[in-house]
Amino acid sequence: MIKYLTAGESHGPELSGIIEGIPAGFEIRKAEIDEILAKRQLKIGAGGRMNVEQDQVSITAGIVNNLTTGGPIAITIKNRDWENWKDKDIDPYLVPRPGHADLAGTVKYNHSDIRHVLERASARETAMRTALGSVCLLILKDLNIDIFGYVASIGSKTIKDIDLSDLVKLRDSKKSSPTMCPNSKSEIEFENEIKIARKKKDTLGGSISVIVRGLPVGLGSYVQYNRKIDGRIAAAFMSVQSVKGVSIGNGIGAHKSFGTEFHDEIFLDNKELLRNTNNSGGIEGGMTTGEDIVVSAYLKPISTTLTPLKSVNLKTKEQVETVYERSDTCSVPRAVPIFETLIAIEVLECLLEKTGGDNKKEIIIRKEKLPGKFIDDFEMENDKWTMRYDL
Ligand code: EPS
Repeated sequence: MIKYLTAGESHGPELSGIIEGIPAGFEIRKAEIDEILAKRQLKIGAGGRMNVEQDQVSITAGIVNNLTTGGPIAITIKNRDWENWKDKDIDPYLVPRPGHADLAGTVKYNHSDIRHVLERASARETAMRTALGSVCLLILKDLNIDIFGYVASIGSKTIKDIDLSDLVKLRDSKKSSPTMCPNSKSEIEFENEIKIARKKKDTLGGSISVIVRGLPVGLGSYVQYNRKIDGRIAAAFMSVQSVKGVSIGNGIGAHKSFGTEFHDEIFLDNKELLRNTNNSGGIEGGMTTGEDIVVSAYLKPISTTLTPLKSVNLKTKEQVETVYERSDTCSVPRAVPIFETLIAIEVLECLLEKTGGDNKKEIIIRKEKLPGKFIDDFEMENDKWTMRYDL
């Protein structure tokens, strides 16, 4: 239902994107998208490139007078670094970096310079995905669906004591945190980990957790593999550069528990069906349960390392070491908005599948009428029946 595409090279003139399937009548302001993009440009862990870029969108279709029209939305973002690259003689890039798209991409597209691969494979592309996803995030906000992402680990350090009940409080703590971590003790540890990695001339990964709060029951479906909301979110997260793992709720580690420990028991409290735990991350059978969706993405360390790695020069055919130009030490803090906005695209799509509707008014009316988690919403029979097919 929602489709989106991005185009653009990391050091080319600009990034372009189109998103379609967005209903009409939602207020979206350029300044709000730019504010989200700015969070993807934090200085901590970043290399020199973030001193050059100052991402700002131009909205050239689909949002008129700050309102979505229902038509495809087109966005561009200028690459400021283009000024430093245009009309310049460029040294060929001949030594593939282990862990990057360099080697397989050069073979696949038969390039004579690895630069053609890295220009498009670069995580610069996530600037546009974040911009497109911001549209969905702002629409969900308008529909009282709250999305909150934070850094859950850097290197070997994992966040301590996080109480997810008050997202307003967590958002305030994260705002003042250079590492996008809403816990002050862990934030210092995270900063230290990044400093140590930089000192060691190395890179570091980590993990980001995202929470979606305020969802109706039954978004996604168990009836077909590609309609499961967990599969769709996992695919979106796995497609982000550096991601090597995705966990829904406490999914990573679940294999070590007994069933009676892992599954979130169901309680009846004043006619409402409630859970005291959320190990399933708000998703059972590929559908939302009405609890918070909780998803984590695990990012490997960036593959452009200041300390060289062994590789091969594809031109001279010699065993050599990788050549360092410029890169981030740890991209995890500034990657938080990427996951907040990508999950927004998947969740909005699943919500629209459920409500239908081409405009805000229709969607709000239909969303209000969706059955909730109340025992009186159920219309169960207690009679025996026969399973019969016309064979
Ligand atoms: C990236 C390498 C660095 C990062 C870049 C992703 O860029 P450069 O090669 O220009 O130094 O800064 O990220 C961005 C430009 C961005 O906007 O996030 C890579 O190789 O993936």
